[in-house]
Amino acid sequence: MIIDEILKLFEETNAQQFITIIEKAIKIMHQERKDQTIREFKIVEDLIIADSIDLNYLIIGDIHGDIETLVNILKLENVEEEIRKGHLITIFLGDYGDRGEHSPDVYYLLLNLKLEFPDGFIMLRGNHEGTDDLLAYPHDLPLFLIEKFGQEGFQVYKKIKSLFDTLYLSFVVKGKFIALHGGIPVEASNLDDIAYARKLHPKRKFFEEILWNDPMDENGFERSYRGAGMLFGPDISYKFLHRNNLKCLIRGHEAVRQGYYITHAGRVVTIFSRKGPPYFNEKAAYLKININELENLEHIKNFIRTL
Ligand SMILES: [Mn+2]
Repeated sequence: MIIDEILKLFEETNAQQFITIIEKAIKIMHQERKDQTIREFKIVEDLIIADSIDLNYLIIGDIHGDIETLVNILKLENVEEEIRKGHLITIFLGDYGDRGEHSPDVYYLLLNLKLEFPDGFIMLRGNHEGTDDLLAYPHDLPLFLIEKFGQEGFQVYKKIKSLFDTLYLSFVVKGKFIALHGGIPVEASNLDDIAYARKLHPKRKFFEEILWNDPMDENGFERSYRGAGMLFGPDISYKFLHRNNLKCLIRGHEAVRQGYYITHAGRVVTIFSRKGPPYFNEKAAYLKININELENLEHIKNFIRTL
C-alpha cells in the first residue's frame, strides 16, 4: 500500500528530499491552474467547480498534525483503490499543520499522495495556511520541522509557505454543496466573490472571512471572538446558498465535540477530522458523499462518519 510506503520514506527523508516533493506538488497545482481544469472540473482562480455527476466525495476537515486519524480515515475508506478506479475525489478543508507534532508527516503524506494521484486529491486552504498578515497562532509547524531536520527545517518551512498560495479556497458541486474552511463572507453574494477573494485581499474581507468565519445561531453578523473573521447567521447562509442554487455549506475550523455539527436548519455542516490534545473533541468526523444521493438537506446526515 502506497500510504505505508510514503510513511516509511518519511522516516528516512532529508530536508532536501522533502523540499523536492513540495516543489513537485506546487508544479502540479500551477499546471492545474494554468489548464483551468482538474479532472472534468473547472477552475476559476481559487475556486473549483464540478458538475453534479455520479461521483463519491470524501471530505476531510482539520487535521492539525494528527497523522494517525488521517491514515485511519484514508485506509477505512480504501482511498487508494477507489481513486485508482476514478470513482472518488478526496477534498481536504485545510489546517494541515500546527498543534500536532506530526504536522511534517501530514504534509509529507498529502503532498506525496497528490504526486501519485493528482486528480484524486484536492487541498483547500485553512486559516493555518494564511498569508503573512493573517497567520493563525500558535504556528508551530516550523518548530516541528526544525525538530526533525535541524536548521534545514527552516528551508522546508519556507517551501511549504510558498505552497500556501497554490492551495484552492473552495470547491463547489453545482446544485449541491460548497466546501471551504471557515465560512461564507457576510457580504459575499456570488461565487466570484469566493473565486477572486485572494486577489481582492486585503482590500476586501472575503479572503479573511472564508478562512476564519464561524456560524452563529442569531441572524445577522458580528465580529468574531477569534480576532479575525466574522460570525454569520442563518439568514446569511440561506441567502448565499439560495442565490447560488446550493443546498449546503461544508466547512471545518471548529473542534466540535462529536466531530461534526449541523446548524442553520441543516444548511451548515461542520466537520473536524482530528483527535487528541490540545483539543477536547470526543470524536473525529468526515463525510463520504455519493453525489446522486444528496438530493435534500436531510440526506447530508447519512454521509457523516465518525471514529
Ligand atoms: Mn481553522
